[in-house]
Amino acid sequence: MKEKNGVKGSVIQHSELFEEAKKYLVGGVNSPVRSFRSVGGDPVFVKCARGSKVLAEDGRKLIDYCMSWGAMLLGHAHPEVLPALRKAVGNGTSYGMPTRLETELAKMIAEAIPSMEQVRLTSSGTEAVMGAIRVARAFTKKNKILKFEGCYHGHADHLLVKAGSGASTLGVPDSEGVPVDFSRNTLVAPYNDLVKTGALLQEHVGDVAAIIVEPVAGNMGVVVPDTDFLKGLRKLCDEQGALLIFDEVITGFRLTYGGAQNYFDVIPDLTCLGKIIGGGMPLGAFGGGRGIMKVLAPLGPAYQAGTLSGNPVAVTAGITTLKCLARSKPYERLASVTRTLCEGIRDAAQKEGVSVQINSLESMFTVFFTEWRVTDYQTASRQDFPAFRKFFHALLQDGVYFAPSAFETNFVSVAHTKKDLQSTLQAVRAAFKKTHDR
Ligand code: KE4
Repeated sequence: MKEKNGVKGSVIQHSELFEEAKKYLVGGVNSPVRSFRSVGGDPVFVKCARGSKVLAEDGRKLIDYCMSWGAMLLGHAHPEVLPALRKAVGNGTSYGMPTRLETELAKMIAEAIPSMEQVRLTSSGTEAVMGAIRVARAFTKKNKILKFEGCYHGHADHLLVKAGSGASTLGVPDSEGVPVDFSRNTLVAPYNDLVKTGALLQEHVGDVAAIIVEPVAGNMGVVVPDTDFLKGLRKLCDEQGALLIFDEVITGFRLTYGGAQNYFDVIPDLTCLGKIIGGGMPLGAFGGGRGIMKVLAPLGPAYQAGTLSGNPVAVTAGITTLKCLARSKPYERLASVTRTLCEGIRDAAQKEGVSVQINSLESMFTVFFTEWRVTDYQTASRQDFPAFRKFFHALLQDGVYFAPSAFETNFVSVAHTKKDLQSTLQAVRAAFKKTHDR
């Protein structure tokens, strides 16, 4: 990609594009967290992207750590994914009929994540979670779902209860437009709190279909599970006859090729996937053991469907992405690059006397402006949001794009280079100086 003066076509200010967008698109965006509402200013409009960089419409090249909210683990415009997509598009884009490609992707998922013996492909993570919860309710014939405060599982009505990500970012964790009845069956416990989770289950004994959890929370910023948290949830589910659902839309194929369940050796009954498995195309999936999944139509009475579910173009991107990951096994390098980056950020903060907590695991990390450890939504909510805003814009000024929300996660991709890290840490040092200058 060429920089400012080499940019093909005109250079245009984001403010101009944002004003135009707002004439036709609600809030100028198609997903609220992109709107820069929580950090202020105009969102970055992208002209194109490649590897770890995006080329913004104002002509600036930015090192990207949002990476389409974690979808682009291989980096943007990957040299194997794009040609595969071009070929797939040449064969047609959607048939609404079965293809061998869907079987191939489902087989790859099942081989990587053996608990997903049977898979259903969808077009988004939200749909995958909706499907998994419907299967859990149909299988157990129970109604209640227990989720955790600050976790985000997509925008289905019954899950917009104390939700993270954009819902928290915009201060609507309990969205308007969701009838109280819809969320009556949604129980909420604090993340990492097995005692309160157990007590809540006890209060509703016999009526909880499932516990759904982000095995590593990424939607209140990164919050890593306490040592026995996931094992404890598994035990509680077994004791209560509830299913354990891992929402691995972020962690699936990111923490390891087999996701968080492989990483922590805690096996859920149902798993939801998205982001990485679509390689940047709209694709989600949910799945579990044959005995549970058989309640799903067309085999069983739990209905779920989708016009573009498993379409050949998205599936091709997914297959190509997973093949690259299975072959290159980039996980050790991703973890090492992220560790180096986080150590550098920590050192820079210490040098400038700025209190930060950096939560990271493998290639996910969040910089919280707080002196307290961040272990759940309450502690994540104590951060110094104005300091984050200053930090975010100072980095952006120096060509580094972090996720534009204090309740989100930054992602390192295979495409991030040592030079990217050097430039990033240089920008971080300068940003802490600015943040420190009250
Ligand atoms: P989608 O419907 O956005 O594909 O997936 C919903 C979802 C489900 N589960 C988890 C753990 C997720 O993180 C998400 C979506 N993540 C957000 C950002 N953290 C997507 C960004 C956005 O909403 O624009």
